[in-house]
Amino acid sequence: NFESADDAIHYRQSAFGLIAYQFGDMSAMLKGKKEFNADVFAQRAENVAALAKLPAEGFIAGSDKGNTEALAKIWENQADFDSRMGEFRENAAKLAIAAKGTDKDAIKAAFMNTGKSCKGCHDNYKKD
Ligand code: ASC
Repeated sequence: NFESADDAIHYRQSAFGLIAYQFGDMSAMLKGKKEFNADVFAQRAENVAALAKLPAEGFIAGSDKGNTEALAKIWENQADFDSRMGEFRENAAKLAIAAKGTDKDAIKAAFMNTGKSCKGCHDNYKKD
């Protein structure tokens, strides 16, 4: 368990940072900013699917104070927040499956859905 709110904040931010790096690289490949490498993309998607399981644990009660962009609304709308986190994990898992295949349109669609999960939560629960 976390020893302080700061520890919990650091934990979830670390996970989000790793997710953002994977996501940024996949985005660059899909946008043609770098060459699409199916193996690298699939590995990154796997990484996101695994990492997506981590941040929820770091949103402990009282951790809206400190070095965080998380809004107190999270803890006032816990069921919605948990459900969005769950959708994110599901979308990331689907992306990892799509990325093992060769259907680029399916990969793109799964990537967009996962990105919508990111954005949906940020729009509602992250400081601007
Ligand atoms: C990213 C990133 C986000 C999401 C979001 C998706 O690469 O850092 O927060 O994608 O922009 O809409």
